[in-house]
Amino acid sequence: MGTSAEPRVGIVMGSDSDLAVMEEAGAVLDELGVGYTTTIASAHRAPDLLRAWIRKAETQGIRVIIAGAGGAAHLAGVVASETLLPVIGVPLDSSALHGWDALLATVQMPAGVPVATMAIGKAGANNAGVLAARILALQDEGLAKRLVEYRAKMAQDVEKKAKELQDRGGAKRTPGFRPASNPSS
Ligand code: RP5
Repeated sequence: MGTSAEPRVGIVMGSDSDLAVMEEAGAVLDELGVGYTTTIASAHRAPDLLRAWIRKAETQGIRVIIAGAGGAAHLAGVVASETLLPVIGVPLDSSALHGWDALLATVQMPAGVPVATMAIGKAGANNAGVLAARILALQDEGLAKRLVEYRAKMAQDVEKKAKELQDRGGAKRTPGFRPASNPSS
């Protein structure tokens, strides 16, 4: 995961243990041709480093920040309190509570300090990338076109899978499987 075209999205995560999931955000930005920069800067363990990264991001043309963290995930909220750039939060499953803690910590922001909170884990990281691209596409026609193509490809992929399933003869029931009888009938 690295920097591609001129970075317009800043991706920050609380630990290197978050990288495998947060790479998903970078992958979709790569696919859409959006430049990004990535760092690790914990709100709890390295607040000064985080603040310095935000200041640098603001002066270097970053337009959207994606922040992913697990556990008591205050990263996205702290970023949103430090900058006026839009912040997209990705709660991660990295504790005994499987991401519920991170989801609540990320989403329950006080009025006036918004964090656009995604789903827990890889789907959330992917959507963070897509949402960042959609925000940038408001002022970038080329990117808006690529997002239209991205959406069309998703539909084509589903159609292809449906056709493959049909060609295989459809979904087969497990031998011996009987649907539960409707208790009200
Ligand atoms: C959070 O604590 C990080 O975002 C990570 O998800 C979690 C665990 O971090 P490590 O102990 O693996 O560094 O701050």
